[in-house]
Amino acid sequence: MNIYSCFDLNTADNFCQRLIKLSRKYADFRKALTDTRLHEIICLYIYSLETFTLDVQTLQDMARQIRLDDLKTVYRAKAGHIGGEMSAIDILTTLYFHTLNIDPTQPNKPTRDRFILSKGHTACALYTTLAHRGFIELDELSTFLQPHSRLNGHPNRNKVPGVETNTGALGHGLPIGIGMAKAAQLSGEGWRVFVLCGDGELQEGSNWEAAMAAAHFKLDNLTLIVDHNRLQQGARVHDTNALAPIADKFAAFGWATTAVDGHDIAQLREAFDKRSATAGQPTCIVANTFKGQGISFMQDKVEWHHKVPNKEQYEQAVEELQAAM
Ligand SMILES: Cc1ncc(C[n+]2csc(CCOP(=O)(O)OP(=O)(O)O)c2C)c(N)n1
Ligand SMILES: [Mg+2]
Repeated sequence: MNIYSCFDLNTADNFCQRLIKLSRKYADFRKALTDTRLHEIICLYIYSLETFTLDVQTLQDMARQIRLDDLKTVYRAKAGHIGGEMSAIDILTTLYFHTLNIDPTQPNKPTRDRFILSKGHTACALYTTLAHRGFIELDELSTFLQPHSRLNGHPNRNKVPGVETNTGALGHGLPIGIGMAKAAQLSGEGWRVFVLCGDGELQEGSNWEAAMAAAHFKLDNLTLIVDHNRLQQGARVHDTNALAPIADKFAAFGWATTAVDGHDIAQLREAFDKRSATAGQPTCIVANTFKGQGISFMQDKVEWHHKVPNKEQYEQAVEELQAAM
């Protein structure tokens, strides 16, 4: 159901204008509202205001809420990739609530920025972020992995608004992102392309062909973010096929590189805002993260790649995430 169907736009507009005068902070609205639909309308309205920027505290609150909803969704579905979801959620929140020029009411707008979740196994974190950003309804998260749901274990661009590319087979997001960035370059349009990949994923050779091509084509509208949680499926990256130093390798391929704390939203904001450190160079941001971030017993533990919490673990995780809010 369309989000506006319970209010006409003028009513929602007037109501939101009044609320915005009272407070420009999303977090204040959130506390004040109990009705989910009203909350969604207001979110949509706020995020569509060009002049509105969320402060770091509000982005952190949003990231905690997304972590909580991701956890609930995985627990309900009894499947998911919770470790890599928790490591990516601060990155997703910063992109979707600060950086990306996107409009949930026009998911296919030609001039939108593109984001590709190359580590597609963490689809649930993307769906949860898209739901909070207004691309899908929050209620739909309860259908994750259910028969006939469009919220599959890996994202599908033909089903879910806001998903740009089907991913899941690792090593394809960057090559596809290069095609998109080349298209923007050829058309002279200013939109940007962001790709988020895993560190284990970088063991796929296709990434390094893509890295060469991006530098060759001088794609300074392309940003690769590496979720550097140092774990892959079943093992540490270092013990499987060591990649360090990742930033130096991209630099050798002709990329501008930077490293940030991938859970520090202020650092992420600053790094994502820069179109490119050097004209003509694509950018690689190595985001140092922890798998399972935010939940003590999951953090930096290899088994939480796709383990599902039992009842006691779930309750403890909810408690920890709520205490942080
Ligand atoms: C081509 C391919 N090979 C294997 C897999 C199975 N697989 C799913 S997740 C994963 C580990 C990915 O590790 P990483 O990229 O570090 O992701 P994260 O730590 O963020 O979960 C593997 C091997 C896959 N999805 N695609
Ligand atoms: Mg990893």
